[in-house]
Amino acid sequence: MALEKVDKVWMDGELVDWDRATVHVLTHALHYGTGVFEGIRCYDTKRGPAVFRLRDHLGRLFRSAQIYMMEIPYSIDELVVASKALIRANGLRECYVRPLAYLGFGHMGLNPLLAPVNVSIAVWKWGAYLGEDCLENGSRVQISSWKRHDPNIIPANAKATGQYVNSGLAKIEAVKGGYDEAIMLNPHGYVTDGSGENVFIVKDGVLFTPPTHAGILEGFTRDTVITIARDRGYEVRETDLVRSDLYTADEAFFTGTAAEVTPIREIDDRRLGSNGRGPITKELQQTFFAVVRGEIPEYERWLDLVE
Ligand code: PPE
Repeated sequence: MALEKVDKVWMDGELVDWDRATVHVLTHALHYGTGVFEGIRCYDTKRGPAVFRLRDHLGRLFRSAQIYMMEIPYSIDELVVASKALIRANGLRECYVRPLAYLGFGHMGLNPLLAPVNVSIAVWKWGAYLGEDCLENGSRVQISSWKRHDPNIIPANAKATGQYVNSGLAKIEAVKGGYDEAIMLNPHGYVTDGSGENVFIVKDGVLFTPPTHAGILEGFTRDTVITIARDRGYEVRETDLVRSDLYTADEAFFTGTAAEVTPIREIDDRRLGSNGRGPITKELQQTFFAVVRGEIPEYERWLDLVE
């Protein structure tokens, strides 16, 4: 996705000009992947721009930092205020919000405990993650030959920058093979996530999604969709899935902050029953977009107004 410049970036407590939002080449995180981050979306609603589940995402940022023993020198409240101030400063009504805590400049060598912690927040306009066509007609997906890391190699429930080299390998293989996205299995052969999304399938009207122990990132979009689906009377089971479960699904879709709810129409060249965006996928996708745009009062608790 080619970035479109905005005015300001928040860096360690200050709003700096976009062109000056730079770091030294000896920033620890550039060399060793020592950062934790979040991806959040702000949507336009009739009450003005609202950030979706802002505090939940920032809570996960702090849990990721806890795992890697990074002391973030701000509170969640301070980062809430900073995120909203940044969105206002850039005059954006809809955007993606990317908080990042990273080990900075001053110490080289592997010991992360010696390096300073810097924090930045950037916002930019980000449209459909896999493209508009995939949102409407579904994506073509490949099961990657690259496995997701075991939790005793890299904890999947922390959102650390370095672990995304693994997703990057899967994404390269998928796009070089002509697919839109990859799904990764864990070392035991069970389904985990897409390169940057959680995965759901639908069979006989029941939704299935891999459980936390499979080595997924516990996505807030996943949680949102599970909540919406159960509220609408669907049964949702968090259970281990193998690749043939995916091949024989009636419907499948991805969830993620960037990907929102993106249908899957083909997995390893097998067309799914729905052959496009399935009916339950469509219902949940439409409900999701209504929820994030503040059109369903029942879920307004998830919206954090910018103004
Ligand atoms: N699994 C992975 C591996 C993942 O990276 C994400 C988010 C999710 C699941 C969904 O989590 P949630 O956003 O809380 O529903 N991936 C972020 C980064 C994407 C990127 O390309 O950068 C995102 O969607 O913001």
